[in-house]
Amino acid sequence: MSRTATIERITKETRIKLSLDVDGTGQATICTSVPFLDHMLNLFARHGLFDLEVEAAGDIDIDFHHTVEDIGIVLGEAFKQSLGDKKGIRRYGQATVPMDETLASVSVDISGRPYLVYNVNLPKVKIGEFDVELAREFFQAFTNHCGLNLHINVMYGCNVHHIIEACFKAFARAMDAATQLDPRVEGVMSTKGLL
Ligand SMILES: [Mn+2]
Repeated sequence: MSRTATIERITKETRIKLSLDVDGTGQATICTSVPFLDHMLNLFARHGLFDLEVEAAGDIDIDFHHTVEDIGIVLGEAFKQSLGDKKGIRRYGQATVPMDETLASVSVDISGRPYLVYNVNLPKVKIGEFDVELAREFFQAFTNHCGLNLHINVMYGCNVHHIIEACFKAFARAMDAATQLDPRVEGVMSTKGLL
């Protein structure tokens, strides 16, 4: 059974079309009109070995906030739809990724319960035109709409580009681990019987 989703979401603020294949090979076609987010989603797909297409247009004449947040919403929703009843998945995943002077660790539990822990200290700066505080908005939106525990901890680092990039790479690898099907798992990985 294919684990894919295609979602189109249109509001007065943004228009987003996204296709996800959880069992992909890392093929990405990303065009969000937010260059730094394109960079992050490209490497998310590559390092998570997900196939991902994102086409987005938004009210970036105001700022990138709505576009970044709404892409987080749609990507989270796409994982939720793709995983369906979550039968056979490993459920938990974690990855620690270095990037030069930075070390980032991400742990996920695809539990159905949204909770974000975000221990990422960033100065209020921009990377290009991208406000770094929007990274949190993206992860919060993803968390709420995928329904998972997402814990992001940056142990150390000083270059903000490296810090956010290491977070996205660790996020990708943790999601890849957690979404893997394990033939030993009968039903869902829960003593409750429901995720
Ligand atoms: Mn980079």
